[in-house]
Amino acid sequence: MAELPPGQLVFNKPKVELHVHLDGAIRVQTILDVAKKRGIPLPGNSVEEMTQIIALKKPESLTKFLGKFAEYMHVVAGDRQAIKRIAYEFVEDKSKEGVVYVEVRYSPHYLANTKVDPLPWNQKEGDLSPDEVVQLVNEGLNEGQRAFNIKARSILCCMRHMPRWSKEVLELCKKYRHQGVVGIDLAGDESLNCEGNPEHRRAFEEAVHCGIHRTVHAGEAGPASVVKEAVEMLKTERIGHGYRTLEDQALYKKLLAQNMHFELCPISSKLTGSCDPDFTKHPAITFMKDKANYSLNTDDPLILNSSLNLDYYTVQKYMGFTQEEFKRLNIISAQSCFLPEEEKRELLHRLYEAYGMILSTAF
Ligand code: PRH
Ligand code: ZN
Repeated sequence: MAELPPGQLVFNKPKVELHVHLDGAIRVQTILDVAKKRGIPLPGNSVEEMTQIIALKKPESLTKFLGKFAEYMHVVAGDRQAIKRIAYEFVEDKSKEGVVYVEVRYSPHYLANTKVDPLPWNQKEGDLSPDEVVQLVNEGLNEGQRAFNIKARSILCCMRHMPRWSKEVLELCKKYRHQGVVGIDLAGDESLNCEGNPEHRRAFEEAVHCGIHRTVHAGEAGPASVVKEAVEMLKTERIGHGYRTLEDQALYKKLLAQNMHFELCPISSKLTGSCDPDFTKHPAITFMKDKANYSLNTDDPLILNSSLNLDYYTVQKYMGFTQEEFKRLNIISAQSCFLPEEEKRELLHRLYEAYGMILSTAF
């Protein structure tokens, strides 16, 4: 993103972020450090050069966007120290953005280098399993939480093009549900729908059965029918993006009535070519005017060269979002998060207090 936000936070109050990918939110300096340590050559030598290489500058397709991960994922995947470090630094970065609760997502398989078939990113086979990746991310997030006084939980991603990983993703969600993993997601290229993939369906059915929370990337680049499928077949509780739901007004009205949560990522939606590049025509305006249940999120700040503040700045400047709407959307984001009820109440209390909305002490 070319345009710089003002020096201060547009909404300088506690925020909740529900849709951000750990592997799309790595510091460029960390990629450089880890590459140096491991002796992996990179096409750039400085933060500026690598940012130029990794960051998208103009609207592309979702497929091209997803291809950007291949520029650097081989550097961090399979490296224990790096994985813990990116999780820790992620929490620090979020705390600086004023986030008090974040749900961060990633594919354990993408960061592993053993017991993964096929091995992603052309790496050499090693001994880091998806299970150990989850443990390392948990450690990094936990240390970050203690250091920066924010709450961080994680969501494990199934990948649309890799249905054979989904069963293990679900098993990892079950195994680590009391150690910070709060949900399951389905990410990746939406042009591959789930009908041919019973593994995704089975993983999500099992998630319902076990009480694992569910979100699905749908209606980003794919049509409204993918959103419908996510709701009806995968029984999702939240929609990742969901812009194209608006193309099926009957479905949109139904989801509004059901209070379905949409995880909107404005800057991401422009650079993935999912929405009109003119922000004044963005679907977020409709969600806002309809008082829909949605959150504002970065998605992949590394690849977008963006920040949460830039997303807030963008919707304020081009879409007419007000401070009142920022408060409202953060409260409904907290209500739609995957924390247990008691912790959700505490989070809501923290927001109400910070927003000056506590009317009595009888909360
Ligand atoms: N849409 C779909 N998939 C995405 C997005 C976008 O919101 N951002 C990241 N991802 C995929 C990337 O392949 C990433 O490696 C993976 O999700 C796990 O974080
Ligand atoms: Zn995403």
